[in-house]
Amino acid sequence: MSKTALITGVTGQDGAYLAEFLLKKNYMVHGIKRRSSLFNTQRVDHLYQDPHVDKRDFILHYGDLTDSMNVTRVIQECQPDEIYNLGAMSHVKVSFDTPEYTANADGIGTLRILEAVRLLGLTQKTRIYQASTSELFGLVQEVPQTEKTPFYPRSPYGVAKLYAYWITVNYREAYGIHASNGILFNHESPIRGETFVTRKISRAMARIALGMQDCLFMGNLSSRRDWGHAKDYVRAMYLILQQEKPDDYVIATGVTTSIREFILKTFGAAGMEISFSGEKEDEKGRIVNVDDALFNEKVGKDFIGAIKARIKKNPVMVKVDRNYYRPTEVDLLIGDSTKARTKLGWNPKYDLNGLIEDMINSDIHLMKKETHIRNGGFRTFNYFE
Ligand code: NDP
Ligand code: GDR
Repeated sequence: MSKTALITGVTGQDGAYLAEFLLKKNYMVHGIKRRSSLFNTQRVDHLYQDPHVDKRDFILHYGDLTDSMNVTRVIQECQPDEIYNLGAMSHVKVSFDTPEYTANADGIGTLRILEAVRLLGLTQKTRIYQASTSELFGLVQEVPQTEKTPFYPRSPYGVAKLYAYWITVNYREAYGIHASNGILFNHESPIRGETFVTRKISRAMARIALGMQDCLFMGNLSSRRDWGHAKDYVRAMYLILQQEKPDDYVIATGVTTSIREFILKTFGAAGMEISFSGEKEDEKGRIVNVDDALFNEKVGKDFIGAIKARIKKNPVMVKVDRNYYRPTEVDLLIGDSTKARTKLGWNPKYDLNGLIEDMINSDIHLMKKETHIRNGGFRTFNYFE
């Protein structure tokens, strides 16, 4: 008999990839989506099934992690074998603006799920995956970070996730629930939210190359992240719940890269060589060379004349804006996922260059669609920070 999964945060990056992954494994997939005044299901629209057809295997329920009655009712209706708790206010910078909401959704939201499983008598049936994060390590106490590295979160988001981590461990120990934490390092993809740094850079590169944006404004260029591909990381979530015993796992590539290097690589992958100069807020990135063949292949020969003319006039494409700095920053993340590799047999298929390739191909394609719309005489909007 096929298994039933419930995914909170199904409309997010990971939720969408995980839903696709589980459907391919013949799961019955339920997801919680939030009510919004506009459609907010773009990432899962390709999985949508008309509610009027029989035998659906992908069903969305309205809900919110801040509403315990809703969470309890949805779990009661679905009777899931597995719950993947991915729902969260997941933007670290925004959590400084909305600390109470973040604590409620990301911290207490996890408690609501665990407690619902207990109250509904599902402790022996339902396995729970909690989306924990490398942000728990914050001001890192050890390099690289493992499951044993002490936590030191540096944002309201990190602190909320710390509560979620420990309440998951506590319910496992107190009630014998199969509840596990995946301590996932940053993972990205073509459907990453547009305000996270990798997607912001990939989109801006495409827009600059196509003449749709003048400049990319960035925050701290020196912080370092261990970036993987979300497709690899949702596979790890699944593997964690297939283990006989619940446990906590670090999921990471083991390679760390600065934001500055990510910008160099992203522009470089489309044939635009950037050089940085200056210090702190005065640091600037200029395009110093264009590889014609690579630019033509990746962006298209119709656009090379315009970018070269633009560079002659003003080659500065990247500037720093203090508004993107965080009150407290996480400077360095690099994970050691030996435990996951040994026990789960998990290995990432994508390296950083493969991830960047996937993201830029998708964003160039997306932005070209916008140029066609503009050329057709219709208005398009900027949608960038
Ligand atoms: P996204 O921000 O892309 O998706 C978050 C999801 O949570 C969205 O579906 C969002 O709904 C939903 N959500 C937000 N608030 C609530 C709420 N109050 N109740 C119910 N649902 C809510 O995040 P990712 O897919 O990138 O990440 C998934 C999870 O993994 C998150 O918990 C994140 O904190 C964690 N994580 C992510 C990492 C990463 O690098 N991506 C690394 C480590 C952990 P809506 O679409 O309506 O906004
Ligand atoms: P992070 O991801 O905070 O690690 O959280 P994000 O991509 O937002 O930032 C990474 C680093 O880039 C620096 N930075 C900028 N960040 C953004 N968003 N915008 C900018 O303009 C910019 N300039 C520099 C940041 O200061 C930071 O150092 C992500 C989220 O997915 C969390 O939910 C998840 O838990 C962690 O990854 C692991």
